[in-house]
Amino acid sequence: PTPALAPHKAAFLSSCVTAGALKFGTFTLKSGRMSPYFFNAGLFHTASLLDSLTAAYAATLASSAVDFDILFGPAYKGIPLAAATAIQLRVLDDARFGGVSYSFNRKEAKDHGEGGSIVGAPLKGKRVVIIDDVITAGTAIREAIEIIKREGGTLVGIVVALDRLEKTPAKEGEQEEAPRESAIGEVRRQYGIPVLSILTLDDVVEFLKGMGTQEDVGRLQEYRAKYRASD
Ligand code: OMP
Repeated sequence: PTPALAPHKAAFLSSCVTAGALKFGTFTLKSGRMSPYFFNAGLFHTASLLDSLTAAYAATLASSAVDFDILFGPAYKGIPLAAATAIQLRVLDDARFGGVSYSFNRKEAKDHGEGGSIVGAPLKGKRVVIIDDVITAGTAIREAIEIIKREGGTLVGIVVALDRLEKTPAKEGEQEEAPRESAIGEVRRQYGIPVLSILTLDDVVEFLKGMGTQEDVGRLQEYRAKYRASD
């Protein structure tokens, strides 16, 4: 890890390597782009890796000024993240975060028993932060935002593990090379909320300079130059 990286970022990057969650090579993204790296949050499945992932989310939230009541984890991948990060926040600062709740949506609404589509803290009238893995085109995050609106919650922020700093794919009639915002930038502007991330592509490049092969660094820099968002 390079000294330029904040300690919680450097610690998290080391566990990414341990987990094999950050890979370098050639990967096809959901958007169809060919990327020289890929981040897979699902690989943080041992107790100690889950601990380091959620400690990094908690440190990122704690170092921001976002005040919130509920951590919302969109089903399915967000569910363990929300629960475990709530615990980490309390461990970090009980006075500030001891009262934080978590909740998540069901993929299919339940029509018996307690009913409804939210499990955990009801969102109505509460300040809600969404916790998620990666935002690329923003499809998944917009669904989560809709759920919060529908349930009467107030979205006050989003935290993700990695901000790829990538511009959105070209829409009909747009030039691929033209400058564009990222999906994260669009969400920030549209909802007027902070979107925090543990890491950005810039952090990954810095880390790789100290760790990886020169060839991987070059490929990442080339990719960044081609797809970097304007925001
Ligand atoms: P959007 O719903 O389009 O924002 O894409 C987010 C999804 O991209 C994630 O939930 C993953 O399925 C996938 N993804 C990663 O997990 N890691 C990456 O580094 C890149 C992607 C991706 O396909 O863009």
